[in-house]
This record gives sequence, structure tokens and C-alpha cells, in this order.
Amino acid sequence: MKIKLLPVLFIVLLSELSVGNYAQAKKIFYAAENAQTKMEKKKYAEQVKQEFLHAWDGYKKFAWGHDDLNPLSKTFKDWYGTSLFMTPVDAFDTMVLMGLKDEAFGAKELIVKNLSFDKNIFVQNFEITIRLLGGLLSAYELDGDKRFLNLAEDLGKRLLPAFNSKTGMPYVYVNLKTGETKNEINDPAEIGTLMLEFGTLSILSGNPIYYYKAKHAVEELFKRRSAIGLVGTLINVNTGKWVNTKSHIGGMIDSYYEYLLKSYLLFGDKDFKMMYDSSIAAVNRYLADTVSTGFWYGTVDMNTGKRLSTTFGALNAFMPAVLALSGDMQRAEKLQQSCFNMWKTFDIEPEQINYKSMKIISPQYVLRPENIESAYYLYHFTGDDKYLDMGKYYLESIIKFCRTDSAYASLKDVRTKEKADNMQSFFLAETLKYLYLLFAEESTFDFNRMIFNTEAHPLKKFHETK
Ligand code: DMJ
Repeated sequence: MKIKLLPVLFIVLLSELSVGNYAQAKKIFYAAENAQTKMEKKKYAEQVKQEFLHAWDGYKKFAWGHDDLNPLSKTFKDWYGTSLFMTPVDAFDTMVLMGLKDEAFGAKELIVKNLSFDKNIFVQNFEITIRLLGGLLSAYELDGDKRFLNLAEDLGKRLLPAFNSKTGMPYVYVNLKTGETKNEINDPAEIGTLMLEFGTLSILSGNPIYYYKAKHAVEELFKRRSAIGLVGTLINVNTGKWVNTKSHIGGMIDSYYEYLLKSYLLFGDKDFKMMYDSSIAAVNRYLADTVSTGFWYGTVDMNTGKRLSTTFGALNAFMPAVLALSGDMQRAEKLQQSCFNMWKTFDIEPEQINYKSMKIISPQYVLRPENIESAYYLYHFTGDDKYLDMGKYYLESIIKFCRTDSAYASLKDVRTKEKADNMQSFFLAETLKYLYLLFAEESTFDFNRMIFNTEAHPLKKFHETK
């Protein structure tokens, strides 16, 4: 952050310099720099909190009790025609971390008194797990109210039939009432991003079945990696055959890698470390790409390693955080710089670009968090102010282009800045949470004892890992 010395310190600094006391002057300069950064951070943390309240107020006014707010039409949307309280469950732990006690209390009352999973609807196992199961488990761990855990257990039981395929890898959809399943073509992200939530549920409920099912699914997927160690984009969960062999770190694969590492860190289960180490080695060998615009990860064929495209996007920007968490700071820092450039080039981040030409492939910005999440991890690990500056840039552009009088809206196109009528629950669960934590005091969040699920719900570590 740019330093403007407080006037009084400036005078003291000058007087020390004038008598040649350089060591003392240096000390004063750094003390002033620290104080200034602290003040700036506090100001930004407060601003993020106010923006959260602005968005939450919009939800309360126009969508209370429903899944999502439509911020332009000021109406609401329920994903499955009936509400599963997506936004309040997703947003609850952000309120707790921000110290918004009244808001958290209101959300909790709404959830524990009204949320029911006894519904004859097919739900997407992955989305419901990361947003609702993860949200309820972290709510229980942070708040201690057993009703959150009861809801989580009820939901977990209803999701279990999703794993009843021939391989044990989950179907895409499961019916919450009947246990019927749908869609046998699934992707690594949806198969491999269940472990933190199902594993935590096993530990908190004392029932090992959830841990076992989710881990078995990951192992079935991992064993189908290619001879060069990569996975593809789509697989049939009954035949175990790949349907699409494009390998990348973008949507449909992304959080599979994230959960291999985080499952090891959360549970201390070394099988996950082995799977992460072997997978990331292949990813770094075949997908990593250094071109004139920077360091990126592109797309190759999972069997041959042949490069297929130079596509990167908003979802791929989760990777610097994962690399940093694994200790690979060198790649993490280089990639984060590229992610920041991707954002800056268009004032705000497009969904996908061709990183070689820096031309847009998909122009929308749907209020995604990943770029911000990675800046937060890198600031945590390096303490380098440049990541605070990135955070300021992200925050200011989101306010400038996405704020509405009711809440926040996605953009249809980052070039025209035309808004779209939706505010996904992850904006409150992740985007604003990571921005807040980036600027808040370190003590706001016990980073070493928690692991964020892929929807930014913090879960307590059950094991000390090195
Ligand atoms: C979130 O639901 C999660 O972060 C998921 O892993 C990817 N997509 C959105 C945010 O972009």
C-alpha cells in the first residue's frame, strides 16, 4: 500500500535525518509504515462489511426465505422450485466472522425454523454439498447450535444414494426424498469435491459411512488417471470410462485438486497426500505454460499431453491459493500475478480468456471469488503489501461495476459492463468473506486450525499436518 506519513511522524523523521541518525530514522519510517497499513486495512475491512450489509439487506427485502436474490428485477429465484435457503446458509459464517451478531441471529432463526430437506426434488449433489452441507457444518462448528448439525446429518443421509453407481463415484443428481439418481456422466470436480464435508460429517456424527463413501469415490477417480497422471473432463460413473479427455485446472476439474490437498490437511489422511503429490506433479509438467503474457495452466489431452488450447479463466484462479497452501510459493506468486493481470486488462475479470492473445472467450463476470481468494492466501503467507493492493483493486472494481441500489449484480459482459439479474450465494459466502479477511486483523480467523471448503466455509482441522 502507498504510504502517506502522518505529519507528526514526518517531522520527527526529518529531525532524526538532520542529525544523521539514520538507524533511528529507519525505525521510525517502518513504524509509520506499519501504522499506516493497519489504518488502511481497517478502513477497507469496514468498507467490505458495509458492502456485505448492503447486499444482505437487498436479500432480506426482496428474497427473504428464498434461495437467491435477482438484484435487478428485485425478485427471487429458487433453484428447484422450492427454497433450500441457499443464500442464508451460504452467508451465515461470513456474518459470524464479520461480527454481525444481529444479522447472524436472524439468519439462524430463519434456517433452523424453516429449512427442510424432506422434498421430492432432484438436487445437484456437488452444489448442495459445498454450499449447504459445508455451510451447515461450519455454522455448527462456529456457533455450537446442535440444530445446524441435525440439519447437516439429515441432508447427508439424503445425499448418500448419489454414490450408488457401479464404481461408487457419485451421480450428478439425487432425489432428496426417494434417493433416485440421475445423470451418470459426471466430472472430477463434482466427484472429488465432497470429502471435506462428508468427512467432517462422519467425525461430528460418529458415523463413518460418509467419510468412506466420499473417499472411495476419490480413489476410484484417481485410479482412472492416465498413464501420464492426468484426469479428463467427463467420466461415466458406471462404466468408469472417460467421455471427454481434455485435461485442465478449470471448471469441472478445478476443486478435485483443491480437495486432494485439503483432505490431507483437514484429516491428516496420507492417502490424500500421495494422490495430491502425484497429481500436481503431472499438472505442473503438462499443463503449466510460460508464454510472453506470463505463467499459466492450459489445456492438454490427458493421454498424450498434447496441448489443445491456451484457455484460462476466473475459475482457474483458485490455483495460486492451492499452490501456496501446499508450500509452492514460487509458482503461486507467478500465477497470481497472471491472474491479477487478467482482471486488470479488462477492468474486471472475464469468465475465460485466451492467455496467449489476452482475448476474451467468455465475457461474463458472475461475482466469482477465486482471484480474491488467492490474493488472500498469498497475503497470509507472504505478508507482501502488493496483495493488499490487488485486493483494493478487486474491491473497487466490483463496487464500481456490479453494485446496484438493491445489492450486487453479475455482469453479462465485462467490456460493456452490462449487468445481469443474478447474485449467486457465493458472493456472500466467498467473495466478500475473502475480501474481508484480506483486510481484517490476522486474529479474526485462526488460519492454522481451519481449512476452507471450496465455498469458503471454514472447517476445523482434526489433525495436525506438516
Ligand atoms: C463456488 O461455488 C465454488 O467456489 C466452486 O468451487 C466453484 N464455483 C463457485 C465460485 O466461483
